[in-house]
Amino acid sequence: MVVKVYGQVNAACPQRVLTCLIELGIQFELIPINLQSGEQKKPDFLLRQPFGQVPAIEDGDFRLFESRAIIRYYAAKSASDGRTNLLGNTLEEKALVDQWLEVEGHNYNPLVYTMVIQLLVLPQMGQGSHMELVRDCEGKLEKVLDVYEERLSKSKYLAGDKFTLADLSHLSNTRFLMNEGGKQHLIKERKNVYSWWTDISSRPSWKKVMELRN
Ligand SMILES: N[C@@H](CCC(=O)N[C@@H](CS)C(=O)NCC(=O)O)C(=O)O
Repeated sequence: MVVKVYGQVNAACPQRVLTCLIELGIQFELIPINLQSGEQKKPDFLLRQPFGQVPAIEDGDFRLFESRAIIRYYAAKSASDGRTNLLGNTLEEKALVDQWLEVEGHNYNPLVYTMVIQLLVLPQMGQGSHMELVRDCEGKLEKVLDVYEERLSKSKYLAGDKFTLADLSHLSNTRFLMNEGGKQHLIKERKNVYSWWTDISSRPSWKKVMELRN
């Protein structure tokens, strides 16, 4: 069964799902949703994602939204079928993956997401950025990244010595910081964070998602 992914390949949250599906070798069809024209707020799409955001998936009769719930679902399915395991084996390994996924969702994403809105989305809509808010987020992000730097001085990946869903979940937002966000220094100034980024962004799954954007 081919998984239908409703979203836009340029947007960070659908990229999280696409990278995961490629990593797990799951076939998908991308159904483009035009965010610029507001297609995500139309009644048809609200039946798939009641908050009017992408991504959402359809897999046979099963529908799901929220990018992290989607990647957790497919990663759990793949691991329980004895295929690629991005979640760890023991309860403790799985708990560490969960811990860093939660850190991504609660400590990392809200700051970068605000920066994406201020530095990318609003200017695209012809509106000005609130630079004081950007500076505030950047200051808070420095502290979060200091924690990552310390963690990554002890293990190659966030949850241990293997690449997991926790690392994967950081790809799209970190790409924003490294590229159009113009915040490369936040990553490059931290040796371990930078090597981690260099490693995870070299994965074929992520490179494939970047190719899909062109
Ligand atoms: N927590 C949601 C967030 C989804 C989200 O913010 N999607 C953005 C694209 S990355 C979007 O649809 N933006 C358009 C809008 O909010 O109208 C998830 O992870 O799926």
